[in-house]
Amino acid sequence: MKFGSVALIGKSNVGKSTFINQVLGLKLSITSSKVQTTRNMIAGIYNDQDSQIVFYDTPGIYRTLNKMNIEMMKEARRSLMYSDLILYFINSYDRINDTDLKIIEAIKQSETPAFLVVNKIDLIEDENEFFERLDAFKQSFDFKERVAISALNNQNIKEIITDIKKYLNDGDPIYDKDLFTDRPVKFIVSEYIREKAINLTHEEIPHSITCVIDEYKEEGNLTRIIASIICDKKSQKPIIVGKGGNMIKEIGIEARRDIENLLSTKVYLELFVKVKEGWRDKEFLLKDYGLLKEDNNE
Ligand SMILES: Nc1nc2c(ncn2[C@@H]2O[C@H](COP(=O)(O)OP(=O)(O)OP(=O)(O)O)[C@@H](O)[C@H]2O)c(=O)[nH]1
Ligand SMILES: [Mg+2]
Repeated sequence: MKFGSVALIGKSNVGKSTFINQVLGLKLSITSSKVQTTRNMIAGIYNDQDSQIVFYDTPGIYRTLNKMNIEMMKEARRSLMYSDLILYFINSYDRINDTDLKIIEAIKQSETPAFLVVNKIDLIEDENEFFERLDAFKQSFDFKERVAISALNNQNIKEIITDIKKYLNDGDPIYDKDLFTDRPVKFIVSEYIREKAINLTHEEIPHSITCVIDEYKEEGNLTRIIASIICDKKSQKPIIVGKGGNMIKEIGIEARRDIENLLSTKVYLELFVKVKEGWRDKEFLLKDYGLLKEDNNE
């Protein structure tokens, strides 16, 4: 048996979460076309006949604007310490820039073997230009393997798993085979709600919200959930609620569909919108919302 952990690292929006979901064959980590979707490190546990691989999805590297973003970047760096292998994700249309060079420097310092994973190959338009852009990445670091994939279209995913196994040690699984994450189900539920809110809102709102579960009760074949979407300005609340409550209703309908799929029960979901001015810069609130580690002394 092979056992090991693999960190997914890269800029925001390169498809790290889409990849982990495709590998697991279920929706663990939320995704969106907007930047900075993932905020916590999330372990996805992959099992097959001869291996158990723990993939760590991480927040994409992006500008740090507030305390929350700083914590997100620390979380990404932390994953490098936990892993036996790093998958460094880029988009097929990316030209190397300063952020890439900074991430590559962190990979070098970690002394962990790394693959270059070029995602979204379904979007390649001009092959010559693609290879020219890729050359700069190839020259930046001695990547053990370079793999071109489409996480969205499930292209080369099996192949990358085979390649990953070559770099893992022999060892016994440490997680139960039924477990697919280290996160509690309540966390996934709150993330599903946040995903719908991200996808249905615009401009600064997707980045200004978080979601907390206020009540979670399993009653036979029904799960009763009360949750709050927290925003950081008074002016955002009416937008999230929407005209005649339309927006919050839509978020609820879409989230409920995904939660029912995950739990295989009927779901009763009640949503509230609350304002906590400037929550992303307030340590006690970040701790409350699980976005700051209690033992954070970095
Ligand atoms: N065309 C195409 N789109 C993709 C592919 N993989 C991911 N996407 C899209 O890219 C966007 C970003 O995907 P995510 O998985 O959220 O990206 P991420 O790297 O986790 O982003 P952060 O959490 O912000 O760091 C989403 O709209 C995905 O649907 C792909 O292979 N092809
Ligand atoms: Mg993500």
